[in-house]
Amino acid sequence: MEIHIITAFPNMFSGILDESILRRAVQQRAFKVHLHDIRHYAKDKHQQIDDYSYGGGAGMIFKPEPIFDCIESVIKEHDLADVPVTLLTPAGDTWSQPKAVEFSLRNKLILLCGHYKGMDQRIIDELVDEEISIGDYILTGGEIAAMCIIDSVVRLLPGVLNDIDSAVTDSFQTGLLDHPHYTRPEVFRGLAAPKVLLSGNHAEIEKWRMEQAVEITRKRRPDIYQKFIESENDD
Ligand code: 6GU
Repeated sequence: MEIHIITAFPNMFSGILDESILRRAVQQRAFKVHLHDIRHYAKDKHQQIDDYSYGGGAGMIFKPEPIFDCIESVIKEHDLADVPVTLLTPAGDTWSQPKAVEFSLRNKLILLCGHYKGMDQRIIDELVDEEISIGDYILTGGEIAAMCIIDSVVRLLPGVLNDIDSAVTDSFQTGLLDHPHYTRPEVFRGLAAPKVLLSGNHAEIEKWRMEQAVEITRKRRPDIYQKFIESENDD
């Protein structure tokens, strides 16, 4: 997968790409990130990419020219004419596991990171195909949201997780929150791991895990629980 990020803060991405599973995925060429710095496309000598909002009000707005130039030249250079441009903004549709699955099936992504108070609407009207938010709170910019999206998408790509079952049994992927997990030692500070998990009886273990997952989901996320019950009744 080829991921193009349009951002005024490309250095923010080094951390997540240089560590752990994502670093290995880059090394395995499961995906490649191309960082495109909006500031490189600023024309004036101050390299200005933002300006005051017409009509007044607090906060700076991304100017259209640098972003148009940046996106148009990136599309041309990298042959991305058919690739949707995804804007990260708190006003977007909420990110979710089904969306992560959908994105993981695309070969190329273009992620445009919003910043400051927002961007000139003409950018959105002319260049943006879809808008994504990662939840109901405000971040200083779209970069951290882009990282969440990259992380949740890339881990679904073939070969990135060692254990394919691990992704298949994820919370949300199964329609339920995850059940509790235990590892050695069997008793820690007087607290014993549930006996059933040490029983070797896989049917009993599965039954216990399912019951736990259903109960945790019912208590914490009645919305997800309701959908789960409805889908069970459909089957
Ligand atoms: Cl995508 N951007 C910003 N700035 N804030 C957010 C967000 C995105 N998603 C949730 N909050």
